[in-house]
Amino acid sequence: MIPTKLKSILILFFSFITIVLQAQPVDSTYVANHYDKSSHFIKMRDGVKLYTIVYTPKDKSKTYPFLMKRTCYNASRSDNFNTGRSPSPYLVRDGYILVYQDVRGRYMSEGTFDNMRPNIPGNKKRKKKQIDESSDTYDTVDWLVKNIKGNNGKVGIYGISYPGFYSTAALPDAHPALKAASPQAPIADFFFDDFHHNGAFLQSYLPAFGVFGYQKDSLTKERWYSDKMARIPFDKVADGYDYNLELGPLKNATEKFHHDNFFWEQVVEHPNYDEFWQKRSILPHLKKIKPAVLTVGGWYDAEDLYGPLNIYKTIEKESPKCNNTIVMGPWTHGGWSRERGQQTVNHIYYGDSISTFYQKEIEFRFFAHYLKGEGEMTLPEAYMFDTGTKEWKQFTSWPPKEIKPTTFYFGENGVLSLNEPTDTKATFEYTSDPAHPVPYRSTTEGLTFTPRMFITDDQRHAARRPDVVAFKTEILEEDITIAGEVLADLIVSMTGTDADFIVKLIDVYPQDHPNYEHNPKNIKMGAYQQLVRHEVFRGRFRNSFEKPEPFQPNTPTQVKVQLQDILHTFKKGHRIMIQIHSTWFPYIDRNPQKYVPNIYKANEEDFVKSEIKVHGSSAVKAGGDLSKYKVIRP
Ligand code: PG9
Repeated sequence: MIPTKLKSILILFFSFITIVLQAQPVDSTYVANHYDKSSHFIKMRDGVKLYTIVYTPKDKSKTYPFLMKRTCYNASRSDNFNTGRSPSPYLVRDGYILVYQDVRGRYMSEGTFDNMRPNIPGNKKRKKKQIDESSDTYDTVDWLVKNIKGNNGKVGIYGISYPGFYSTAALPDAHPALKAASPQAPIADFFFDDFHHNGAFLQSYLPAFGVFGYQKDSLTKERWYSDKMARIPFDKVADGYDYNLELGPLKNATEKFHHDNFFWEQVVEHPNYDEFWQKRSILPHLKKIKPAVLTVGGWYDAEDLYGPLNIYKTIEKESPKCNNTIVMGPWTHGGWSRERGQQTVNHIYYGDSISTFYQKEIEFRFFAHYLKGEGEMTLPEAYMFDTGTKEWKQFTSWPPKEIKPTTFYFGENGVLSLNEPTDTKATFEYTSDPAHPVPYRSTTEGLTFTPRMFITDDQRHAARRPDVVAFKTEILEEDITIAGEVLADLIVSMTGTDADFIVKLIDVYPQDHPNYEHNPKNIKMGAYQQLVRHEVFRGRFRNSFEKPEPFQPNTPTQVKVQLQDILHTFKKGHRIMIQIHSTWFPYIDRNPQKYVPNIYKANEEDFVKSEIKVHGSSAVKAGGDLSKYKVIRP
C-alpha cells in the first residue's frame, strides 16, 4: 500500500514529466540532430525557379510524407523552429519531410510577385505554360515526390495567414500526391479579409503595405520587410488616433508613405469590388476539391476571420465529397501555433494549454491519418470553442442546423428586445462627425502593423458617446447561446449622401462580476462591456460591392450588415448589447459622408457631419444559418 503522501509526490512527479515531454519545444539543436537540411531551386513549367528548403529525417529506416509551407514571408525565416512559423513540436518529433518555399517573386525565388495571384481555372495550364499558385504547387509537389529520397508519395500543405492562402490555392486541380491541406487563418478575398471590410479600408493596416508593395526591393534572408517600412514612424508615435487624424484624408498617406508602392496604387485605383479583386478571390475555385481539408481560425482574429469561415463553407457547399473540417478557437491571429500556458486575449482568460490540445488532439491526428495512415479519423465536422462558457463543442454542421436564429429588436430607451416592437416608427439619432470619430480602442495605442488587441476591449468608452446608439437586453434570466452567423438588418436615413455603419455585439458583465485570475493589467470586470463580434459596412455598397450608390438624403434605406460567425454563450446575469455608429478610428478610414467617387482620393473639404437615424424597424438576426437572408454579395 503506497502511503498517501508518497502517492501524491509520485503523481506530481509523473505529471511534471508528462508536461515536460509534451511541451518540450523543438529547437535548432533537435532539428540538427534529427534532420538533414538541403536547398533547391525547383523549376516551374514556365522555367521560373523557386527556392525550396527541405529537411529530411536522419532515420532512414522508414519513408515519410512531406509537410510543406509556401510563403511570401521568407522561407529562410522558417528555419527558426519553435516560433510558430514551423509545424508543431508534435509533428516535427513524429517525423515528416519538412519543406519551405519562397513563392514566386519573393526573397530567394525568381519571378514576379502578385498579391493573391488569380487562379486560372482548369488544369490545361501546363500546355500553355500558364502559371498560378495552384500550378506552382503542382510542379513543386511533382518535383519533390520524384527527387527527394525516402518519401512515401504523400504530401500535406499548411500555413497561417498569407501562407494559409497558398495552402488553399493548392487545392484547385491539386496534384494527386497532395492528400491533406490545412489552411490556417487563410486569406480568402482581400476585399473582405485583412485591410478591407465590406468596402471600408482598415486604416490600422496602413503600415503593412510596406511588406507587400515591392518586388525584390531589399527583401533579404535576414529581413522580411522592405526598407520602405522605415517611413512609418512606429517608435515616434504614442497615440495612433491623434496621428492618423492629423494625417487627414487617405490621399496624404499616399504622398507620405506609399507613393512608390505598386500594391497601394492598386488598392487606391480599385476602390470597388471590380474584376481586379474578384479574380483574386480563391472562393470561386473551391470546386471538386480532393485533398482532405482542416481549416483553422481564431474567433478573435482581427486579420483573417472571413477567410477560414468562408473557405470552410464554400468547400462544404461546392465540394460535398471533400473531407472538410473547421476548427475555431479562442485565439487571435495564428494564436494556435504558440503555447503560452494561459490562453488569454487581452485580459480575458479562456483556459490553459488550449493550443497544445489543438496541436496534439486535432492537427497532429489530421496529418497522421491522411499522410501516414495512422489512427482513425474521428474529427467532427466542426470543432468550435464557446467563448462564453469557455469550452470546446462539436457540431455535425456549421453553421449548426439545429440552432434557430434569434431576432433582437431595437426598442425605446435603448432596450434590446426579443419581442417585435409595437412602434416601428421610432428612430434613434446621432450626429456623425468625421472630425471627432469614435475611438476604436478603449486605451491609447500607437501605430499598429495590423489591428489586434481591440477585439475583446471594453466598449463603455463608446456607449457613453452621443454619436453611438446602444441597445441592451434586460438582465438575462438564463444562458443564451448564439451559434452561427449574425446579420444586422438596418433601416437608416441621413442628411448626408454616404455613411459607414459599425455594428457591435457586446457581452455586458454584471456589476459584481469578479476579476479574472490571470489579469496582469488588473482590469476590473464588473460592468465590463466585452466586444464579442463587430463588423463595418460601407453603406455605398449596400446593393452591390461592384457598383456603389449614394444615399438619397432623409430617405429610409435598408443596409444589411453581415457580421462573421460566433459561438458565444451570454450567461445568466449578463446582458446582450448592440452598438451602432458610423466612425471607428483609426481602425477604419473615415467616410466623408458626402458621396465621392473614390474615398482614397477625397479632399479635406469633402468631409462633412451627417445627422443619422436608425429606424425602429431595424433588427439583428443571430445564430444558425442565415443564408436565407439575401445579403447582397457579388
Ligand atoms: N493576413 C495577414 C496580412 C495580409 C496583408 C497585410 C497585412 C497582414 C498576413 O498575411 O499576415
